[in-house]
Formats: sequence, structure tokens, C-alpha cells
Amino acid sequence: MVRLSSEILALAVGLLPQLVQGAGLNTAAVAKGKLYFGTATDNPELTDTAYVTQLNNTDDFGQITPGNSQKWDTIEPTQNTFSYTKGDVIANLAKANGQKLRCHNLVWHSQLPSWVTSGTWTNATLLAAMKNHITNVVTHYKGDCYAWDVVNEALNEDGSYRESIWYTTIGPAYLPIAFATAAAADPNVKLYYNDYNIEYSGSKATGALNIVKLIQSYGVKIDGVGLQGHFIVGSTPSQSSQASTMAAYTALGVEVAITELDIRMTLPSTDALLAQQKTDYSGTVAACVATKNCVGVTIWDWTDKYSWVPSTFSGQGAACPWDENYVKKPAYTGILTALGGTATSSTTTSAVSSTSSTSTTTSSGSSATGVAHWGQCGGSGWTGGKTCASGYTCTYFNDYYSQCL
Ligand code: 9MR
Repeated sequence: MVRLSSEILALAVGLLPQLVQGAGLNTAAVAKGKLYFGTATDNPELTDTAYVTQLNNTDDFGQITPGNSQKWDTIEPTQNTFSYTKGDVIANLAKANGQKLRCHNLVWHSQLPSWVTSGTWTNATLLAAMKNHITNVVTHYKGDCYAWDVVNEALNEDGSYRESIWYTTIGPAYLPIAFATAAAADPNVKLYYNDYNIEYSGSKATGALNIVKLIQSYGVKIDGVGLQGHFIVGSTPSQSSQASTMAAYTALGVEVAITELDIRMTLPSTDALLAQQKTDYSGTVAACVATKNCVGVTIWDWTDKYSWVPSTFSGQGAACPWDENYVKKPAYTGILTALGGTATSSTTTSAVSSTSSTSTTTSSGSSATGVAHWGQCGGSGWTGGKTCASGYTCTYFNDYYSQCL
């Protein structure tokens, strides 16, 4: 393998568009001008070393979101007693890897401890408890988070407010008050409203637009709208529908991000379903790529092994870009292609596969002839092809990436 000198690396700035070809999802996203491509994770999975190896792969993941460990029931299980241990594990992992952290979430109707759901509240006492929670948690993670999902899933499907304890006790003012409280605790963190089924036009998206306007009408800062993106294979909104909905939000002066992307199917998975899933992932990511103020995409965990889907939707699953054996599915190539990268071996066994899955290659890369020009041939965790096709040399670029040049 050849090592690039610093002079050649400097010259390589002009080569960057080519250098991303064959690179991972985050590398390709950043080359497209996005801030990150990321994934959710959760504390129980962190005992799985093969899982953690891929989670740490910053070529694919430049951002992580704690799936559960910053939620109210974990952090403040009894009133005014804060427990940050689990959330800190993930925040520290992100820090150690140099990954951005999306912090999730502050005010939600779900995963609340019983002292909140069964308490006897007045407007004033519940507001005080909400503000106390937000102030403590945002202050604890000050400087760690790229963004906070300040309010999560406040809307019904028809765009009206969900009858949560927050809404029924405080009224819609709980939203701007939550955002104002978060802004006071950390003026630099991005403050998001986050919801599902607001990725396409309709009553619920109109409700989300109205939430942005409501918060702004109070003179309070809101920086972004998180489009969760929990989709179904074959029923995923089109790229143009998603892009035009993103444009409606960004027209209000906020950024957007796809925050919890996964695309489930009715099991068993078939080649046809996997092909449609690839198309659906690709179109969704392409909508973000096409939207200047869409800052990044987060998948709601990267492997089917730890997806939330099967336990929630009976008979459904296979929603992630990697299967339960950590093998990349066609969806991975769909995402990479949407991000402007070129897959060298689209369904190649992942770097961390713990099973003896077979490796297959696509026409854009061939194990028989070596890795094609511009393809990845090395880097931390890389177990794909390491020998370049005739005429090309595997060239060290950084610890995470070597390329056939
Ligand atoms: O992934 C989370 C799962 O482990 C929890 O059991 C579930 C409980 O509601 O929450 C999941 O994450 C949700 C996220 O916090 C908000 N949007 C929907 C996600 C999937 O349910």
C-alpha cells in the first residue's frame, strides 16, 4: 500500500469528489455538503463488540442519537433526581469517536415516569416541573449536543394537538415555553421539533408548520424540524414529495434533518422487497441531498438485529440497511448512491459480520478482478477487497480510508 505525502494530500483537495467514491455513508454525505450521516444506538447493544466496531466506523456514521437513554423516564425517574449514567455512556462514545450527537428528547407524551403521568398537576406546577427537567438536562449536556429534540410528537394525525399531559394541563404554550427554556440553558445548541408522518404534505405537516410559526410568534428560537422517516417499503413518500415538504419548512427559516429513518416490510424479506427498499431509502436520502438546509440523515439503528420495528409491528421488520447478521443490504447501496458515492461491492459482508455470510459483488466492483478505480481498499474495520484492479494502487488516505488510485 502506498502512503500519500502531506503535499499530495494537499493536492488531493481537488480530487475530493472522486475520493468519496466507494467511501462510506458519512464520508459521502459530508462530501455532498451535509453535516453528517448517522445512526441511533442504545445502551444494551453496546455489550456487542462486533456491533460497536461498526458503530464506531466514522466512515459510515458521523453522528449518533441515543435511542432511549436521554428520555425522561431514564433521566428523571423520580422528581428532581437526575440520572445521567446511561446517556453519558453514549455521549462519551460520540465524543471519543468524534461523532456529532443528536440529543433526544426533552418533552414527549411517551416514556414518562409515573410521577409525571399520575401526578396531580396545575398549569403552574407542571410548567415548573417541565422547566426544571429541561434546564437540568440541557445544562448537563451543554456543549455535547449538535441538536436537541425539544418537543417530540406533539401532533395527532389530523394535525391537531395530541392530548398529552402537557397539552391538556398547559395548553399549546407548553411548546414555546419548552423551547425558550432550552435556549436559555444552552444558547448554542440547535432546537428541533421532531415528529413522524410530517415528511409529506397533509394535515399533520401543516400542523408541524404551525408549530414552527407558533414558537416563532412567541419570539422564541426554533432551529429545525426533525422528519423521523419511519416508512414502509413500497409506501414511502416520493423523493419530490419529501423535498417539497422540506422546502415548506425551510421557507420558515429553519433547517430540517431526517432523524429516525427506517423502512420496514412485511416479513419474510424477499429480493423484490429488498430492491424496493433500496429505491425507497435512495429517494428519501436524495430528498435531503437536494435540500440545501437538510443537514443530515440519521437511521434508527443500522442493523435489523436491534431495530425497534418487530416488537412494535407484528410480522414486520427488516427495516435497516444492514441485516441482523451485519451484512449490508441493497438499501446500503441505495443510500450511498443517493449521497453521490459509488458502491464497489454493494452487498459485501460487513466489516463486523459475526457470521459466515457469503459476500457478493455488483457490476461496479469485482472480487475476481480486484477493487475498481476509486473504490475503497482499506481502512479501519474494512474487510472488503484490498487488492486493486490492474493498473491501480491501494493508496492510504487516512486511518479509515484507503482507495484504489
Ligand atoms: O427506539 C425506541 C425503542 O427502543 C423504544 O422502545 C420506543 C418506545 O416508545 O421508542 C423508540 O424510539 C422512538 C423515538 O424515541 C421517537 N420516535 C419513534 C421511535 C420508535 O418508536
